Amino acid sequence: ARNHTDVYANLSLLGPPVNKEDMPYCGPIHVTFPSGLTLGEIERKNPLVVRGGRYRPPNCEARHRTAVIIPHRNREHHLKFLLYYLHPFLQRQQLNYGIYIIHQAGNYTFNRAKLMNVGFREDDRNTYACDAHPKHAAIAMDKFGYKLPYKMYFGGVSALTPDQYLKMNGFPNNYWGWGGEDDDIGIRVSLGGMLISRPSLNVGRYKMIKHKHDKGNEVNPKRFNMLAKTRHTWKNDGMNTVEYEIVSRDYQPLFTNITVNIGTEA
Ligand code: NGS
Repeated sequence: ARNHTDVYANLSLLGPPVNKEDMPYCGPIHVTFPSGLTLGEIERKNPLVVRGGRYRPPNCEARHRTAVIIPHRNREHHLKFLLYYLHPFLQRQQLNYGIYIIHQAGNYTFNRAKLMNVGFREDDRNTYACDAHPKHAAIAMDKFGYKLPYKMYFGGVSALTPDQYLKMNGFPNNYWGWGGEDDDIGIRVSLGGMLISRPSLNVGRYKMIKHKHDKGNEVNPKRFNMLAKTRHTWKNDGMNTVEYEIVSRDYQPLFTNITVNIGTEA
């Protein structure tokens, strides 16, 4: 068992300890998607998480304050799995953190990047942690064989300080539907005079929850044209132009939910 560095969870986080003799070395979390999981169960497993999905280490002053912003619509089932792993993971890193779900109201085409801008603006604390440069965290995803699919890939999970976020004028507001917004964000990093920072391949590992193509998130046919123009448009589209209306804000035990009307394509 000792050679199987790949598959063992930090068992102390996920359940009662196993017999010492059989105990594997701690290593990467073994991600499975348990059926019948409930939010109540996740709450019970995370007794120190308080209203709005916030946590701070009880016995020390955290070095980092982190807001995790999750663009969301109609994937309640996935959200549950994410919370199940994310809360213990962030606590193990001794972060002072909050989890914010930015929920796009209505059925109009999904817009992930604009939802991130809303999250940045509405988060009532600072997003710290990060690196000297914007960090692309999801460098090794299972669906790409735990390798980067292409050099400029900036999809999935990233981590930026407020300064870095504003230096690139946030994310674009006008990528409706699937594709391209992450590439635009990657281009903005360099237009803002920054580099992309990445963890090593054996650290930035992610397992994707498989899903069918979402209704209301059709492939965006304009994405290549838009990407070709990013260097002319980025200064006039981003945090300095984001417009939306908050529909509701509620503080659930495991997260803060912000439902927002972000409008439709111009
Ligand atoms: C690129 C997309 C990105 C996307 C990446 C991975 O082609 O938005 O594939 O896609 N860029 C454009 O379409 C311009 S994935 O394999 O995850 O479906 O993130």
